[in-house]
Amino acid sequence: MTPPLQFAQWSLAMQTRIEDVLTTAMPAESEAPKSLHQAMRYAVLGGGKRVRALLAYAAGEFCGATLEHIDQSAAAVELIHAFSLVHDDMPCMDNDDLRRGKPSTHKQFGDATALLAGDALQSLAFELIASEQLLIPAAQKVTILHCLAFATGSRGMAGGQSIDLESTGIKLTQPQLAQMHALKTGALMHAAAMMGAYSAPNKDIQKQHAVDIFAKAIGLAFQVVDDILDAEADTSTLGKTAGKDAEQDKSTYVTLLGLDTAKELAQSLYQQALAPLEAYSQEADMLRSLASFITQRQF
Ligand code: GRG
Repeated sequence: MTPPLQFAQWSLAMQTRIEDVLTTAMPAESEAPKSLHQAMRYAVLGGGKRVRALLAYAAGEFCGATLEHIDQSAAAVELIHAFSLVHDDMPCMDNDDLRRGKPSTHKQFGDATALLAGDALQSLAFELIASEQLLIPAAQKVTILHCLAFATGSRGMAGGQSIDLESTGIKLTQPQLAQMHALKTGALMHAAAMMGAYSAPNKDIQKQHAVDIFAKAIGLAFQVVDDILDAEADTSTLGKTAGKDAEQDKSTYVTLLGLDTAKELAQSLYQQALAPLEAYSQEADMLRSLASFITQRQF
């Protein structure tokens, strides 16, 4: 399905914007230690759909924040995401040589530098939000920092990855699979949207609640679609190795439910994401279109 033109223009503008914010935020390749800074920029720039940044911008604007209020949060969540991909690709984790259509960071720079680059990207994410450049009240910054830290840690993404590692070769039930993905993928997606929402100058509890429900559903939908694409798409389209889940004997929505039911589940989660936005008209259009993009994506 072709997304509406307005969304296509908006998402392109936001993807260009986040690329600029990230390019400026990261140390230059010429700054010592050069190999570390080169690896950080390699891992972050010039690739990726930037779905998490789009979530931050769409939810933030919906709640009344300006783009300038959202920039640092959108960049921070993309830095954490890039960090997780660098570590995830390493031999001790998922062991993948290809990411975003190019050699994984550890293949390009070696394991030790990749490990450090991931660590430094994580620190930079928090530094950006705490920085004086972000002109929002300190109390809002603390809320945003807490949200990102929680989503990244052992009760969020790192915890989800741990469950994933422990459950390789084990058949999970659907609730167990949902719990693993809610942490591994969903927590950061949810945080992205909430950080955008928390960036608004005036707190609108109802809108924040709508974003909360929306983001939980769409975070899980993203992962269901990821499982479908891993089974159906090819490596060159995905820019990462296709068919890894089956190769590594992982429980996925496709192995658990079959392709057709997994597709129905993605559609049902899409509808669940839209439900809390029903009370809102045009102001929620980008969130609705983003939900459609996430569930219809081909890579
Ligand atoms: C984060 C504390 C901490 C440790 C690392 C390695 C790890 C723990 C977590 C890995 C989490 C992970 C890799 C989840 C997969 C999420 C996922 C579906 C990635 C693909 O996201 P896309 O399609 O990628 O948005 P692009 O390239 O478009 O940005």
